[in-house]
Amino acid sequence: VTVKEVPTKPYEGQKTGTSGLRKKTKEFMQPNYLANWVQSLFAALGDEVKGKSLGLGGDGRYYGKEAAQIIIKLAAGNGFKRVVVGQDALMATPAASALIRQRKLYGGLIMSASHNPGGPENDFGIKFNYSGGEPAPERITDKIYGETTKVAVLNMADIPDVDLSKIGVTKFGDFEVEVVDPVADYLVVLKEVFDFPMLKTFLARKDFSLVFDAMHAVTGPYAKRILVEELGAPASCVKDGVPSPDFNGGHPDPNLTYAEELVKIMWADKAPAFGAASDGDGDRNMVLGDKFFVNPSDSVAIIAANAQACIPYFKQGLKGVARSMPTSGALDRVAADLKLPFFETPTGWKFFGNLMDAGKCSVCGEESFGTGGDHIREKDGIFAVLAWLSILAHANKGVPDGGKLVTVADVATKHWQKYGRNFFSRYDYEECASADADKMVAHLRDVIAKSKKGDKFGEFVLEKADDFEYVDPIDGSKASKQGLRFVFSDGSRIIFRLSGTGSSGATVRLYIEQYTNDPAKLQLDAQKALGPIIQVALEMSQLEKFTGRKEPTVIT
Ligand code: VG1
Ligand code: CO
Repeated sequence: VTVKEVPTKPYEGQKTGTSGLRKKTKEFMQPNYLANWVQSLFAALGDEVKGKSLGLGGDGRYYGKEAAQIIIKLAAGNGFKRVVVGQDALMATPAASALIRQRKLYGGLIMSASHNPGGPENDFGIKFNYSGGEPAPERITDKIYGETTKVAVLNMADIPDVDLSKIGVTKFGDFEVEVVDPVADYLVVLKEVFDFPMLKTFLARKDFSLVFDAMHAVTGPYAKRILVEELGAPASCVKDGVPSPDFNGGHPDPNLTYAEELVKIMWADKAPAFGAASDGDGDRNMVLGDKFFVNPSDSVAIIAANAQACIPYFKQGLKGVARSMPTSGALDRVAADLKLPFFETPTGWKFFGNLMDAGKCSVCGEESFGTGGDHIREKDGIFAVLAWLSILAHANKGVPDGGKLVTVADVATKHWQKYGRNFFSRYDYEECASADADKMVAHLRDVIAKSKKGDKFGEFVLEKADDFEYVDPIDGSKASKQGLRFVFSDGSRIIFRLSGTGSSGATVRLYIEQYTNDPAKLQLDAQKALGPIIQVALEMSQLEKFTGRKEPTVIT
């Protein structure tokens, strides 16, 4: 192919956050904005990319199709020999990870701003995943940023746009584009993990029903194929299953606030037995039972505790488990009980990959509705759904259809009875002024500096306070300033972090955790149980004074 050298000038601020580059769609649509970042990525990767194959897809949001054409031309212009792209430029994040691994691609680009709203007035994003299917580590993302500050030339192949609506191969000299079914490779992987025939039998029970809310985002086609076509669930179980460029004006974030339509269904008089929702790009999940919310920190613990017995891929037992620092300690208790290696990482999926590659982690999760296994290197919403269905199927093996179905709430309650319960809640204060949030963080650093073991905060006695730092046990790389943490003598925790996935302003996240093994308290409402410690957190941070916010925008 002929390559044109297109002159360009750097844009400021093309720095990747917790998960790729996320900005307002309009920023991305400025001339060469996306191309600059992609060119910088290829420059950061260097000669390595020559002759390699690149995966490509996205969550279907506005600008994705145009972005795909730009990326294909840049890939060809920078020496890739092949791009494997999802039909209509669609590919869920976990499916992209699976595609890279299944087809041994060099890496892949995912066009998504995940749970952030889409459309011309909202967000777009892009991120790079490496050959193991894992999000690029910080040493690469830092390098990309360095390149964005000096990019001067775009290497663009002089080829026409490719028809992404038809599956098949298009050749341009020694470069080719293969359009693939975005579900196929992922489905192959899922079938290696789960017992599909067993799940199908379970879903056929007349006393079981489920609803999956794709939130007008990318998982619609996946849920239809997997839950309906493969596992025999009725087509009506998939809610809002057609991907829309602006998610139908919604906020595709599967939590109790933004997935309110599903919440209504699950809290109705006659609710289905199981409900789940996924985010924009299909890596997050929310699991609900009939009038029951499974906290994501509990979800990963429950999946880990049951994996060996219920999921064929884990039948040899788990190699280890991991959670992000703000995620509750429910998983720690399972690890201790099963004598598993356990790791506490900073927020963001990129830190789990090394552990998995080194064979030290089989199941991991984040409090932010992220759950996954080492079958791929991204969090995986459908995996979590199938894991829960496997646990329910197993628990109901001896229960005749129409008998007393073991429910989601029963599974969670049984878990708490054995391990105790880590009450957990997260308060998000979205779109605060950045300067205000920074002042609050500075104030908290000051509190940390001045406090010592034994200090009292309300009823709570301080054990330690610090700014979380992580040294990767595999490669020794260090990540600092990963969250301000107050740990108390009874194991309760208060954590503050600023979000790294927003596209404007600052989102303050406050994470609160408190443990109980008092049988009388296990069923308490989390907000009630955590009331006193939340007050302590609000007072010590002076959050209202700094941000002007009386209430959080989202409570989990
Ligand atoms: C948030 C979550 C984090 C998650 C990240 C990406 O990051 O807290 O746990 O890994 O989003 O998820 P932050 O920096 O905003 O707190 V996704 O589904 O947006 O790729
Ligand atoms: Co996501």
